Amino acid sequence: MSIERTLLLVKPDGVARNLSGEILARVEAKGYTLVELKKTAATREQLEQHYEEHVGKQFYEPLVKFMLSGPVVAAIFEGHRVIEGFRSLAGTTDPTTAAPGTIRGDFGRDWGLKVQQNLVHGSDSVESAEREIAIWFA
Ligand code: DAT
Ligand code: MG
Repeated sequence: MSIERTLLLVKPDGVARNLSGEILARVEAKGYTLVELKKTAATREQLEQHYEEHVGKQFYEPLVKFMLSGPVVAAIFEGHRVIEGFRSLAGTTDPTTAAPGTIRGDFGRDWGLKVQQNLVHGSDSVESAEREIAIWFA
């Protein structure tokens, strides 16, 4: 049994709304272990790597611009099945319909913009987590 790691980002909307602590507290309260933490300004190069799967989609450029609009908080959390567990805590991508009780469901809404601002990013697989951790914690 290997202990998983996931890359969590509090996106610029979450940082601007002073929700970083609330979000990290939920992940810690769930029982996962904080391994690394920093507040940082993303670079376009980092974001192009981080979101490479979305290149060419309608929301890609708005997404990169949004992620450059202010600082993010990057964290590595660790624990058995943490990747799946954090995605569950975060809720589904569209904040309008994300379940109440989730981060996106409790704090997110649609602002009528070209990209959904949904407060957090979480890796979606072991491979993504390894790739993303290398981008944000080189
Ligand atoms: P997730 O962050 O839930 O893994 P994703 O990887 O599919 O979602 O997309 C990355 C981000 O891009 C997502 O958090 C919000 C935005 N996004 C995704 N699909 C979108 C869409 N159809 N319209 C607007 N923004 C979208
Ligand atoms: Mg994703």
